[in-house]
Amino acid sequence: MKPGLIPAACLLALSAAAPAQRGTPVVSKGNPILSDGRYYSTDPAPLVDGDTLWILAGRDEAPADVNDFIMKEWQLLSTTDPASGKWTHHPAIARPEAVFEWAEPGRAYAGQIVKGANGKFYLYAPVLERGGAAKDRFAIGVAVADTPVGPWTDAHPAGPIVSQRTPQPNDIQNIDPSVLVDDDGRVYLYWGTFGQMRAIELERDMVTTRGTQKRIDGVDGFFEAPWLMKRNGTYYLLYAANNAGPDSACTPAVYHACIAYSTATSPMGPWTYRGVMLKPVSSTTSHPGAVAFKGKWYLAYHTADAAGGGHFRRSVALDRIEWDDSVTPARIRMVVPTRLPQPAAAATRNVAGAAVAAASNEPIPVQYWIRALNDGIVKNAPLPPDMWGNWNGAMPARSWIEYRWAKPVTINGSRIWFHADQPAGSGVGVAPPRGWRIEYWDSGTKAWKPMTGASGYGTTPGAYQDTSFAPVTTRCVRATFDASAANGTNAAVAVQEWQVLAPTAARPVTPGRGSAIAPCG
Ligand code: FUB
Repeated sequence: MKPGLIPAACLLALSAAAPAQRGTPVVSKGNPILSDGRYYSTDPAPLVDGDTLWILAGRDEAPADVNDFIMKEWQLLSTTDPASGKWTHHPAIARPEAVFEWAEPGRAYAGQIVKGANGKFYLYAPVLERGGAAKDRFAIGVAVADTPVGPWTDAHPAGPIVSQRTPQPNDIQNIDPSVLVDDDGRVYLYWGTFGQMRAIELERDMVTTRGTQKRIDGVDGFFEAPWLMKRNGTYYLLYAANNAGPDSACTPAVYHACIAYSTATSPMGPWTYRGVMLKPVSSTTSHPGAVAFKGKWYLAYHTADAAGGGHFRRSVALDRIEWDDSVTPARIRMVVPTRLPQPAAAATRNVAGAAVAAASNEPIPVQYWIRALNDGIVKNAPLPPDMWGNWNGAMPARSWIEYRWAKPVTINGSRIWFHADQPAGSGVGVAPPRGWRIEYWDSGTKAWKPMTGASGYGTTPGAYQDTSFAPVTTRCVRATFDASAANGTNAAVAVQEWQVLAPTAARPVTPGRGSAIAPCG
């Protein structure tokens, strides 16, 4: 390591004492940029100024098992060469209540810093208005500073430039601003979430809204996080989309999002949907910010991939955007996410990772994600896409999940982790099953057969339930659940993880996403 460069592992202790302006050097070996879990970073918004690439980010501070956006401040990362891995971390550059007299602390959601024609920097910040009668108090304020690290002061002390009061009509959640200063000096603000995107022009002062707002169409599956940019005269609108379903090009599970994009020949549209550019990441939310820097294009986004990361402990990643200029408008190629080198996986008896999962309730309700069954992750406070389940309003008395391997495996055990939000014996919600069993596919008789000598089938939720049985060699194994029932209705069943165990440990094999493995029966 070169003198003066500090591994990310030492970041927290140093950053606490370092002024945000000067920052703390960080050496990143790959994505996420801050990866040791001491400092989460989220909702990236890149900005190029001179020879420096800045990334504005929020900061997730939720405890491990808390599903909430606990975000009190913004921070910055900067580099002059992303490929070098040498970054500077500028923590705590602004807090809502310190910048905006009218804002309350917390909820420092996705903002963006933009350089104005006057050389000053403008921070577009979604924050909660203190008091007020709005049904949703999120509002967009603008602050100004001489440098990206601040100090920031309110550029519009009269209050937010967007809220449920202005522009009217406005009953949406006013977050996720994205601002473009066009080549002719005109300024455009896009924002929105929960499927509602709005846009309005700003005066050249960067703070005063001009004309009327527009509802944005032509953005298929839009959920949130618009990012407006321009390349070779074409306007690109990147956004988080979640039109979910088994055949969706975006995401099978509605809680997750892909990054999709549309193009236009004018900054206010009309927009034409062009496709997906980033598949769902490990966090439920996905959030794009893209920029050209020293002749290359980059996508900044966030994932749950840092140590101890999660859906509410996200971390910024940066990867290259490649363009297909053989078509007009130029197409954005699918971004290939990279990660810092991972340690070799330890030997394990669990062979589920090499299987493809199937279930009796396909198409599976879009809140669940069947791939969660064998992703090796269990959580104390999971969200629905962290599990397979069959809650859909009318639950069957019996259901099953199944693993299919490309080649026969020899197995003699199982570990299953049920999820429940109702007690055993309930006929509503999600409850532990009344009973369950494991069967294997017997290719000789072409039938499902019970495991011989199975040790027991525990149903306690929130912990692994171990079952052992006599070794059997098969290509398919099935767990069949009898639903908990009461007063004539069945409860749903949900499973976070299902491990299937070989007699001895070996290096795990994964089939790769989307691998097609034939059913047995
Ligand atoms: O970080 C809070 C919210 O999550 C952002 O405003 C959204 O874009 C999503 O990333």
